[in-house]
Parts: sequence; structure tokens; C-alpha cells
Amino acid sequence: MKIAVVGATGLVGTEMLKVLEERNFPVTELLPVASERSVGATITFKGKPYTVVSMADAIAARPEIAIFSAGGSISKEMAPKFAEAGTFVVDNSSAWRMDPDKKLVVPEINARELTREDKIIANPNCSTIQMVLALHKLHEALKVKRIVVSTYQSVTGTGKKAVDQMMNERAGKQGEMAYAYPIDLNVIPHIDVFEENGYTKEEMKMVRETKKILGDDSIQVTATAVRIPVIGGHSESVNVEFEKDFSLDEVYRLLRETEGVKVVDDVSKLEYPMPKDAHQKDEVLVGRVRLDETQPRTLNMWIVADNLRKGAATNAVQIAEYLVANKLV
Ligand code: 2RA
Repeated sequence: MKIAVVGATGLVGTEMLKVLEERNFPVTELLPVASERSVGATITFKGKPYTVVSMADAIAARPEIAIFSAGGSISKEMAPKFAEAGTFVVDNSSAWRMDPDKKLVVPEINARELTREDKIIANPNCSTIQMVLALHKLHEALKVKRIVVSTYQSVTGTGKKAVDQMMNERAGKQGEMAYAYPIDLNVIPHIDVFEENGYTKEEMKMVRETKKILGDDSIQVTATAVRIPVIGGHSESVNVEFEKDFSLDEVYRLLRETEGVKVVDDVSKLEYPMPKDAHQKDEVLVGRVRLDETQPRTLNMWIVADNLRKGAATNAVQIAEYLVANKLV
């Protein structure tokens, strides 16, 4: 399989290469693509050096699959060019997610909807992926009515500049700012741009993408997205109301049956999910599962995942794996 990784030198792109390597994806030829200033640079994949190529050269090479993590505007412009050349594009930006003609895929939930015609496939937002993966089996069995979610998001979700800002602040050094405010020893209730309704785009992604992935417009979602001085993963406090009655035993059984989810929930041993444990892992960790004692048929839970892995690179590579395994490519 000839594979292009577009945005190969960024935080997500680097993770994509790592995941392709770890999962032994059948790469026969790798085309790492990055911005003009990185063309000619070398990256290492499976112990071998590869030269970063330009977008034009990658399109001309007609790879079977291109995994994109290069931002929305580049994806809007370049993904159709790859698609026209016959390449399947798995895109990690928000450019195509809410396009009604494009599938928004978390493989464990809805990859079976993919066909040979889906040349541009959208990878959902990191904070949405971990939440819907934890909830989809519960939704199937108990029908989710309403979700109230607050996120605690890692600086890695913003990119390298944000990690540098936090580390510089920690070391007392001056440097470029990724955020409007200091992030170390702080919490910023603002991720992505503000929309007209006063919510941020990150919050509205969770509202819109959840409905699309779970294929149910009736699910109500309200979100508050917050950046915290952490690397390793995004955490989410999720309050979820169901239509049907349930027992906690049934909830644990459904969570344990959910592929890609790991239940970490034994408060007697102080076991609960934390970003430091999710770091570099592909599973979505779920814990602190409790009945909401203020209203019926409602749960509180705590969901943690490495936003660069299942929230981005791993999910994208799993989509590519599905295409290969099902002979769509
Ligand atoms: C963030 N959701 O964490 C973004 C990354 N896609 O900022």
C-alpha cells in the first residue's frame, strides 16, 4: 500500500507515523508530506529514512491512501485533488466533518457505512471520539437523551507551539504564545473560536458530531470545553440521561463489552482514569461511573483518552485499516 501522510512533521502526523509502524500497517511506499519549508527534510519510519515531499509530488505519485493532519484550509483545497487522483483521504481536520456527503467515522461505531465511493472520509474531533466511543453501546441499549459534558483538554490538542508555551512558562523562559493567556498553573475555558451563540467551535463540534456519528439528531448535547496544563490526554466529565431504566451492573457490562473501552473504576483502590495513564495508549478509559442522584435514568462518568492517539492518529489509521481489510481500496 502506497501511503501519504500529509502534515507528517506535526504532533499528530508524527503520531500517525508511529501508529502505522506499531500496527504494522502494510506500507510498501511512504510519502511524508509537509509544508514547503520542510520539503527535503528527513523523517524515520521503521528505522529507514524518508525524504519529505511536496503536496504536488505526493498527488502525482497517486497513493492508495492519504492520511491528512494539516489543518482545515489545506484539507479543503488539497483533499479533493488527492481524491480526483483516486486516493482515499482520511482527514483529521474539521473541513469535511459536517459535510452531509462525507462520512464521519469512528470505526468501532460506523465504519461499516463506508463504500468505495467515500474518497474523503472525516476523522472526528478528539473530544468527540472518546465520548461517543464510551457511549455508543449504552446508546444502543438505553438510548441517550441528553449529555452534559465538560472537558479538561491537553495542550497537545493545540499543537507543538502550545506544548512549548507550557514548558517555557514552567521553566520561566520567554517564548511564543499559543494561547491568549498563560496556560501553566492556569485553566482556559476557551478552545477554538467563539461562535455567535457564545459557545466555542470545540463545544459545538461535540454537539454536532455526536449526533452525526451516532446517527441520531434527537440526542441533546451541551458542552463546556476547557484547556488545562496537561499533556497525555483529554479528560471529560459526562452527565448522561437515558430514556430507558438501567442498573449500574448493566452499564458496567455494556462498557466492558465496548471495543476500545477499558473500565478503570475501583475507588476502593483509588483506581480511576487519568491522562498520565492514557498517554500513548489507544484505549478510551472510563471510570467514576455513578448514578446521578438528582434525577432518574442518569449517570455521571469520567472519560479519558490520549487525544493524539484514539482522538486522532489511531482512529485515522483504524479507518485506513478498515478500507484495506474490507478491500475497499
Ligand atoms: C483540541 N480538539 O484539543 C482540538 C484538537 N483537534 O484543541
